Amino acid sequence: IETIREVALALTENRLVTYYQPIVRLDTEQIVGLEALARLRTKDGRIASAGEFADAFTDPHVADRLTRQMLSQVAADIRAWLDDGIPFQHVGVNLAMSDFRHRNLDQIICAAFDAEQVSLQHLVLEVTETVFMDGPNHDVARAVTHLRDKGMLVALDDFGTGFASLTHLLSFPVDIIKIDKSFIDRLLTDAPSRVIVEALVDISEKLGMRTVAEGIECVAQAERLSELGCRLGQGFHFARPADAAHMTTLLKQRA
Ligand code: G
Ligand code: G
Ligand code: MN
Ligand code: NA
Repeated sequence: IETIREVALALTENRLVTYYQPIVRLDTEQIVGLEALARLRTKDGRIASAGEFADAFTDPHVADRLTRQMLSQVAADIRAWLDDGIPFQHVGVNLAMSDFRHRNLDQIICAAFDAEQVSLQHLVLEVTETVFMDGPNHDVARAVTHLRDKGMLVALDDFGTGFASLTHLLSFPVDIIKIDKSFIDRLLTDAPSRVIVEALVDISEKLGMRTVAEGIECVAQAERLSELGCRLGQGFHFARPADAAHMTTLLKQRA
């Protein structure tokens, strides 16, 4: 997917597909939540990853349409899982900087979830530091605080990679921190990574937040993370991102 135009066309032709990746308890591998990840079905039937159309998240108009479609699909999938009696806690949706340029982001989210009569308690907003790079930080912090007051949970994504990660913990309330994959990649080979992960878990727990380690690819990483006090994880070792039908099967087995 090379151009923003192609992404716009894919959205018009309903070729956005919502994939999900489980977030599990490291001790039992029980699924406690999911992260929604945007995919596009290409004209030749291939599934393109978000990384292949990342430019689209920077175009305000296309990003806006993509976010609305993601929220609608996520709400509909949650509705179906609830109707099916599947026990699960929450689904994370990634937000881009452009999403926060909307004065009425809260109304966009509420409309999507109201349409399916799904409680906002099932929604986690995943925000990275890039959402703060535009305009005065306090506006975004205020918007995030307002959304959380409406009942959603807030996760700081890619935590540890930004210039001001710790400062954000002072600016608005955070429920979950997601430790970036780059730290997990080096966990078994690199002593500083181990120290940093342990410190991040410690900060997170002491502030009463939940900690998710991202990009876990082997059992040894999962075991080391448990030793360091981390309780939740996500990664190919547990499950790759897949479509809603596949998630239904996984949730029935492991939720
Ligand atoms: O799923 P994948 O590894 O291709 O994701 C690449 C990047 O795209 C990740 O940083 C992820 O957070 C981001 N991403 C995936 N889906 C969405 C989405 O629906 N909205 C936004 N803003 N970013 C997304
Ligand atoms: O930036 P964000 O954390 O939202 O990015 C999530 C992306 O990371 C997803 O697109 C997903 O495909 C990818 N991902 C998730 N688990 C793993 C993993 O174990 N290994 C690798 N290489 N990528 C992963
Ligand atoms: Mn994410
Ligand atoms: Na991340």
